[in-house]
Amino acid sequence: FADDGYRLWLKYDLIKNQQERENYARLTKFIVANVQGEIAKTASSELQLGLKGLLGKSVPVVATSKSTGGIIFQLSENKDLNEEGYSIKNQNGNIVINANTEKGILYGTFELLRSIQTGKSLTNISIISNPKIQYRMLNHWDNPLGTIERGYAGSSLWKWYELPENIDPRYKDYARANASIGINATVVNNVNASARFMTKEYLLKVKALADVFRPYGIKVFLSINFAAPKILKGAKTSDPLDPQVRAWWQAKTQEIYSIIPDFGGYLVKANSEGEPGPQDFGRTHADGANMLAEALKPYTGVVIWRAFVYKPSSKDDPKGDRYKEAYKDFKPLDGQFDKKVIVQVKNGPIDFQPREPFHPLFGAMPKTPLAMEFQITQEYLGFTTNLVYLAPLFKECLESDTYVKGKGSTVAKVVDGSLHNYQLTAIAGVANTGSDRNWTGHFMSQANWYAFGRLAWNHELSSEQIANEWVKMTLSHEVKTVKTVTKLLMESRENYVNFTTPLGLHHIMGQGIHFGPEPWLMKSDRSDWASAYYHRADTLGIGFDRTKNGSEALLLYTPEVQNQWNDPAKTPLPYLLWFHHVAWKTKLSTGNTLWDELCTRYYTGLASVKEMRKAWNTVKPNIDKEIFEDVAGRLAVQEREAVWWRDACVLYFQQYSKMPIPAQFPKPERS
Ligand code: GCW
Repeated sequence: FADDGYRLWLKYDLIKNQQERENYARLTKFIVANVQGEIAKTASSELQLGLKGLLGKSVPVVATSKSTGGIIFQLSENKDLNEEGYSIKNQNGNIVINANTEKGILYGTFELLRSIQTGKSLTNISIISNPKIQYRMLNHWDNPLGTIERGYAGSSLWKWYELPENIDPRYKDYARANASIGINATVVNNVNASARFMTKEYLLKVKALADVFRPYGIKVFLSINFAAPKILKGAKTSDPLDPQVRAWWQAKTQEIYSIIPDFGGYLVKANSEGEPGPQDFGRTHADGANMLAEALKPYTGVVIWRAFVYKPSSKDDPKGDRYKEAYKDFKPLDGQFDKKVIVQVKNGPIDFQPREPFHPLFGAMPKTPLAMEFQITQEYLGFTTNLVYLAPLFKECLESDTYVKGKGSTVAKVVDGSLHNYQLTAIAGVANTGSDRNWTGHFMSQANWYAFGRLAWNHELSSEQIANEWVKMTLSHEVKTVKTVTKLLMESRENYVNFTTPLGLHHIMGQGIHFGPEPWLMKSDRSDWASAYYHRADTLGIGFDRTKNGSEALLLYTPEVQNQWNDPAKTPLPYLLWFHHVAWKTKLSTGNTLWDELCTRYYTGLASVKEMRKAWNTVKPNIDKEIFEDVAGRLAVQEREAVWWRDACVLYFQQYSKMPIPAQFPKPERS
């Protein structure tokens, strides 16, 4: 069969160099796996599978080691390790994977395999690693009928009609992939949730998935519909303060735990984009979340309550700005949430744009654990026709400084709990997986799933290191290929920003499906998008004034952050139009006027896509034919889309600037 990308980064192809193989073989002669439990069992079988592929030999699992040169699983109390951490050391000629729990053993095993896959020597191996965040989760926006909201890689992996009797082998492959990058939780249904998932019929289906995921250390969560008590006719209302409603959730939760004893908990989208919620009854988000926390009290589960809310009310407010809404709703509730509640905040204040400033809630709720929500699926980043490596986007947000406790109070430190001493920590990625053979549609988007997991485990890894690992594990070890593809990945996000939303433009995509440019949709027919189309172009200039003279959204940040973005002359160009309405003729730090710079970005953005295609062509000899062709085809589409974006935006904004396109650039191809 052709290599269709199904095996992801778990390819385990035979290492071509015999010498290298022999070096590894000397330290992998046997496995001593005297650790009880099904997760530890997974670890030894994964290790056998991986070594069989990489080294072409069967490695036996033995009871005790009489000689050296083997791999030993060792459970012991190690205070340098947390619950899921591990160490890997060469001790007296054996490779010892040490952990406090069998989960740690599993993660250590995958790290050991990764070391071999990326060509590292085991002779002096010495690794100690602890995940910085407790819940490292995927959020699937998958619907009961098999469609995926904002999914572009086929239909849902979950075959609800066939469950629970029929177990698609792919469920296990999904679990393997996740465990290998440290993901330990998954929310299997859309946050725009059907109440159906609370019925016994569906809970049994979910249990079947949970049973497959458990040996890989993955817990299942469910998104709930807040109006479920009423929809399912268990109560007359869904008011969280109504005793009947509270009793319904308690009974339902008890039922869930009788079916899935290690159930992870609830994810809730409430009072957002038409979803029901506590505000329908005059209650707060805290009232709603605390009711669910009460129901979960006897169990290990937690409530993850999303902060993605905005309302039509901002429409008639001259300072109305969706940027501020989650902050306005949630900040006053800090301190009112139950200990079992985590509030999940998107990385930016609007909606997963190609570039956003960090969300102002990070740092603003010291008494409430805040989880990070990133989007892995490329809703606003070119679906599956654009090569965009997202680690730099994730890192840019995580490394942003909130200054709430002085310099160095990064978003990462909020999320990993170290800044405010959160007892619960979580990070979620909206999944990009689907039924496509290669899981993610665009082969290169596999790197985004991979990078999310790696960063969720350790946000200090660099984007480049992750890209480098991924290329070696999935594409090639050939030095030039690794270099070229890593560079391609590393530059891809900035290229995409340049030909779609340069200089801090945002939310100018097509309405509805969010594909392609539509900057002319100034006045949306969606009343809750009152200030939609935030470019605010007019004859004077372009950009959204969010300073005290404008919507005042900038005032939600600490003074240090305000200082970074307050003055248009000092605001870094990537963020400029997020915060300022800038005159077309203003001279920027590049020496260009704003108009010329805007044109330059759109033109060079397109040029960079042409460069990406050339770079990809140079690696052809070292890449599987099918994968090469597929990516090459998608890059050709990307070039067409870049022309579309450039021409649409340049021609549209030119109506306002009334300035010529700089002479060095050709005329737009479209009109
Ligand atoms: O960005 C918007 C998406 C919706 C999504 C919503 C959310 C699940 O366009 O499709 O709904 O965000 O995050 O709730």
